[in-house]
Amino acid sequence: MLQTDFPLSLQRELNHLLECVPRMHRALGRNDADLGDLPGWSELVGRPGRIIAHEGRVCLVCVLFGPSGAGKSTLFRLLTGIPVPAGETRRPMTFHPTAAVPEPLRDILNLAELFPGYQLQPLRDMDMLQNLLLDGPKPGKDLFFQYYRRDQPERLPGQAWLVLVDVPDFNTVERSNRTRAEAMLGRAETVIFLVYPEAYKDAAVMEQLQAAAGRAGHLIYMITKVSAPDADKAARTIWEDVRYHVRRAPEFQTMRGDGRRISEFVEQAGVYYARRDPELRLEDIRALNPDAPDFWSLVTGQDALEVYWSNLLEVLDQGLTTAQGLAREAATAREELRQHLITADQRIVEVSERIAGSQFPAGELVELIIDVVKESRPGWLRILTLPVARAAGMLLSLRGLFAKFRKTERKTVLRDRRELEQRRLEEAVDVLLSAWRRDNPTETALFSTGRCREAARRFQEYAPPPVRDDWKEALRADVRDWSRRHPWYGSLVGTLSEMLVLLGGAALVLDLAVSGGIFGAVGQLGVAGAAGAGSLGAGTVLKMFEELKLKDILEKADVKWRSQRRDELETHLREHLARPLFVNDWQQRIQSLDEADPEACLTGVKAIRASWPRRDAGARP
Ligand SMILES: Nc1nc2c(ncn2[C@@H]2O[C@H](COP(=O)(O)OP(=O)(O)OP(=O)(O)O)[C@@H](O)[C@H]2O)c(=O)[nH]1
Ligand SMILES: [Mg+2]
Repeated sequence: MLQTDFPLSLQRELNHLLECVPRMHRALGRNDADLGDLPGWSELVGRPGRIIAHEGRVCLVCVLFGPSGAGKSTLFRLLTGIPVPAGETRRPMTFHPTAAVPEPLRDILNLAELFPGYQLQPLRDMDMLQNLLLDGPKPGKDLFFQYYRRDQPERLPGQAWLVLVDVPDFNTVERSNRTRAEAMLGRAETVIFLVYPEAYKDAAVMEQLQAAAGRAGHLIYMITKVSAPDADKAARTIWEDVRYHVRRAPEFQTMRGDGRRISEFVEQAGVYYARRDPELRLEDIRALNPDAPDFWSLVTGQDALEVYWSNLLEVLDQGLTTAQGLAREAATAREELRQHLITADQRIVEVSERIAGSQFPAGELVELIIDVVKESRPGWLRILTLPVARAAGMLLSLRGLFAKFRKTERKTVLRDRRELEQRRLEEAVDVLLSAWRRDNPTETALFSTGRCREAARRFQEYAPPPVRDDWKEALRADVRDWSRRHPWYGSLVGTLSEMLVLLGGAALVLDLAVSGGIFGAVGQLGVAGAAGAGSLGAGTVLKMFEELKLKDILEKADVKWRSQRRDELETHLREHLARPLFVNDWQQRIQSLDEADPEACLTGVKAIRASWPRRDAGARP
């Protein structure tokens, strides 16, 4: 059995895909106008929308095509019971296309939508079909229709709703209607191409066959009026001859919309034949190939559905693969952008860390210590002194350090923080821009020289961010603890004040840069690092703090300062450099890729393929 409960869910998936693909396409920065170039896209847009289902059955359009006298109207009568004129009295017999529509679809089917370009006329009187004058000088514009009860008394009811259309032979009626007839062929799920022995090889008939095979979803080739008694043999001879012709004729070597060659498509047709007999019956229609399905089943039954779904899948397959490819591409692009954002931000963290670690606000730290000591050691403690010898020794070495610092290092290591940072940030922008350009060689437009220069210029308009006091606050408890553990050190407040003056007050910072620049390969960060790397200023200040037993506090302050200042500089660089230059753009792209939901698209394609109606192997012999 075929699973026929499917169309709704499948339709939903397909509709979702139809929304998803253009979104992904756009999110990948492509033009909507190029959607049509995606392999299989037009089929995906055009075909699923045409799936019409009612009461769990799909509606199949079957078109009868072929030369005058081949028996289209006779077969139409047989399959639908609508007594359209047919017979040998005159040729052509039928002048207007006629559609038979299952009665239950009366209020379901929009015939104007199903057959665009035609003027629909209810077929009230059979003579209407033979009257060429009815629709004036342009026969073929009218499409007559009548509803029919589809039950064939002696047959199982069909599994599909069969809309059958008898298309007159426009070669004999009016060639100018060819385009309309061909549109009808493209709309049909199945085309039954009827021929008879005397006419099958006429150039006009071959031309019709080529047109039919170029557009039909499925082709049935039916040879009528075959002479008895060797009808089987005669039909086989005709079919062999048709194949022979089709394989060689150049016009049959062109490709169909779905990428198949027309000649191959013809060769895959189901071939049926019927003996010449004025009284055509269904059982007289035989398959040339003994394994082929019964004609009735192939037109409206189980086999019709199987053929229909497998053909449709074949038509849509390329579109599905395209959608899948696009979804994978979108997911990869999004992942890459995310990764690039992380890498780009990592660069900001690195340079911020370097700037923060290349200076130390020693003055501010000393000021803090003085404040805390003053407030936490009541006045009477300040008169406490160290044992004389120790105090004298310590003061002596401190004096020596002060003198050294004053004489040799003061000028080279003390800087105004804002000025220093401003300069370092300028340098950092150059370093960042060239790193980003190097990291993202494909983003030439985004990182063009002009944009980079402009971004750098705008960035310099912003002053370095203010320094929050948090890093100092975190140290207060430690300083208080220090003064509790060494109460007599409180008496050194005067010395500390001297040190503060020496360091230029709170406004100046120690410039810890050693040779090679702060963005060079050697990255000795912080006071201890700089001292270790040979910065005399850093070394001397470190020693001063050591003398005062404040080394731990200095080191802790250094760490706190560096991480806080790094954060502040990071934010500054992110907000005023990275964001306007590329982060906004990338985030927007990521967002639209996200909204296009490539994962849902992939799941959708999988679901469509998995739930596609296919023959259940177990249910058939
Ligand atoms: N379909 C069909 N008709 C046959 C067969 N043998 C004889 N006929 C007769 O062939 C004639 C076919 O005529 P129509 O059905 O009017 O042919 P048509 O294809 O509709 O022709 P136009 O309307 O002129 O395009 C009828 O008289 C049939 O009875 C056969 O095997 N199959
Ligand atoms: Mg006819």
